[in-house]
Amino acid sequence: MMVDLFHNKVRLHQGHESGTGAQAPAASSGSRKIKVVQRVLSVNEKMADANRRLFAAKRVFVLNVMSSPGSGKTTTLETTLNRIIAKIPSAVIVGDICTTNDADRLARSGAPVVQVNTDQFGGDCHLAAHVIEKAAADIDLDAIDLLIVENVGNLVCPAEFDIGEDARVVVLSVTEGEDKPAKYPVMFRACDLALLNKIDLLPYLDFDMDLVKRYIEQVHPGMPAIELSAKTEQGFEPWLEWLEARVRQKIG
Ligand SMILES: Nc1nc2c(ncn2[C@@H]2O[C@H](COP(=O)(O)OP(=O)(O)O)[C@@H](O)[C@H]2O)c(=O)[nH]1
Ligand SMILES: [Mg+2]
Ligand SMILES: [Zn+2]
Repeated sequence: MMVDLFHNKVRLHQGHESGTGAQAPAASSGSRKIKVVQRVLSVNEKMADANRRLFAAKRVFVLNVMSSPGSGKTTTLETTLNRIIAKIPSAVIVGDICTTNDADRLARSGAPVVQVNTDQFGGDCHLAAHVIEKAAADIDLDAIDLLIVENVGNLVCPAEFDIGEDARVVVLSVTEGEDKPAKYPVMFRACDLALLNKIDLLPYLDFDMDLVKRYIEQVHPGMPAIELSAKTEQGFEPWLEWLEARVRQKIG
């Protein structure tokens, strides 16, 4: 079972191996498959370290925002940018398999936005470090303090790809069910903060807020979770305070 999971992962991310110069040979034994995965991740880790050094030199705080499709990453980021852009010069890299819809929405805030369409990279379901490196080359890093990455909508593999970020946020909307932190623990363990979005819809749902917070606490003890609505902006103050404090901590 473990081996099958690893095998799936190698196939899922094969597009990046050709992109980064590594090969993912079709391995037949379980142990060889595991070696391939380790090599894939270490190539990404080296690129992520290079990104991290660049962002440190440029004094840019990098936030990686992840979630399943439709939980409200773009809407949350539109509101966030509108509220902070005057205080914190920011730019966005947004990843989708296809379309520039999210980039068009986010650009209305006035922030420079780079859209990555992963169909050029084999339709990948996450952003890897070398993709961020290329996208960041199109942004004037000297002009910004905050670089937000809206990752591809997916609660699984984006959590496993370090992109050189300083913090990771997972958005979970109340329409997705309380059990998602238990079902996708790798994502919730990898993050520093959970945003529980769409609370304006709670009156119409059976969503149990205490239960989702218990699941989050089980998989990642101590991780904060903030309830908010990207639509009504209810609950945004604690989120913006968290973000601003983290940015200031890095850039001074
Ligand atoms: N009611 C409600 N709808 C929301 C909220 N945030 C996002 N949405 C809606 O959810 C859908 C998906 O949002 P989007 O930001 O595109 O999600 P993404 O795929 O994670 O970027 C859109 O129709 C949004 O208008 C919210 O706080 N409340
Ligand atoms: Mg989006
Ligand atoms: Zn992926």
